[in-house]
Amino acid sequence: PTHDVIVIGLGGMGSAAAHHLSARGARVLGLEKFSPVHNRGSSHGGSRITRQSYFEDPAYVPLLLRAYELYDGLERATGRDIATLCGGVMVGRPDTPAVSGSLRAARQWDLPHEVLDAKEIRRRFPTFAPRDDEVAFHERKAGLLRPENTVAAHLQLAARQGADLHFDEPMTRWEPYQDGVRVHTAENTYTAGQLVICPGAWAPQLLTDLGVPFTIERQVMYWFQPERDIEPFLPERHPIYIWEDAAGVQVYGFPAIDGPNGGAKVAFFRKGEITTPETIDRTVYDHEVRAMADHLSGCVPDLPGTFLKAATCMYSITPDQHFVIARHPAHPESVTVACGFSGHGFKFVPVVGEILADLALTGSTEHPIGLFDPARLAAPR
Ligand code: PYC
Repeated sequence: PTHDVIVIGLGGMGSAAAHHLSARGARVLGLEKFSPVHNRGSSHGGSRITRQSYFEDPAYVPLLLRAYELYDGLERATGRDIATLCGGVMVGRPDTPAVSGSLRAARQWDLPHEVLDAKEIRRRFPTFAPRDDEVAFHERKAGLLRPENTVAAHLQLAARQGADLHFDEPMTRWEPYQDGVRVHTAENTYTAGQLVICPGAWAPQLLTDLGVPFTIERQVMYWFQPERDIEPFLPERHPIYIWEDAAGVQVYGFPAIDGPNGGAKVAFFRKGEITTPETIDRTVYDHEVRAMADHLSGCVPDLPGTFLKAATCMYSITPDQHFVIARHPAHPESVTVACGFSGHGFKFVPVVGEILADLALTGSTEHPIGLFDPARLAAPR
């Protein structure tokens, strides 16, 4: 074989896998359709949320604790600015899943937190205008990650450790070959004992035989310059937030991390229409900007001062919004998959890289990944 492991896709998850595999001495080939740190998939936009008291399921918490350690190591190894732990709040009525689920995870794992009533939210975070019946779950260890710096750091380390990283070279097809796999691109054919597929929004095309019904959604990120003073929006004073209203609409946002004139980023969680990587509409329309500004005027009223810019990205959603990370059930000896991150996966990038290296090199992992077994989603035969 030309390599020990071939990694398909060098976005968030694939770049982390290439790093962890090459750090363990594997001969790694990474194949990426686009250029390094591109903005065509799901790992761009300047910021992603990180937090520990995971409302989606407390089973994610041990993975988050390990991800925090790995992000710290990544910053130290590369000198890149990756994590800003400015604190975070989940806001809503006490029974909304973002609030009650965070509390459940914090209690189960004994994670430091506070619950603030509406008056206390207004006092501590004057940019927020909660309704009287809303509360905030507050976690000091929450914050933001810089996705482009994360991908660049993993690629930098993988290259330094001897990984062959080929950009603008998409895989065209692969097949089982001898005891491993054979992978084709327009230019070349490669062979390896193991294949790791990190397809992002290309999962429906690249993993047809997984049996998981992925939905690809178009998402829009918006940057606004606040109406009056930017100071209260700076990361020294402003937390990340996920705010769920009584109708179940979730908006999430960040402090102003790009200096006094760079604005602050916000997005709706899962308000996007179904799309594909080939057909996604990258134009952001005035009516979309107006809908976001209107929504913000009810909860972060100073933020929608001046609209600065917007960008699109894609979510790959599974039916239960939990990830898929496993040996491929149809090719359990030689193929590992990581996909369906459902819009909340970036914070797990380094630990997913570690898990993928475990699975590809030893066939198993000590990390708790039972929740991510694709068998739970596969259509009955
Ligand atoms: O964890 O990034 C996140 C997130 C955003 C909205 C819901 N979860």
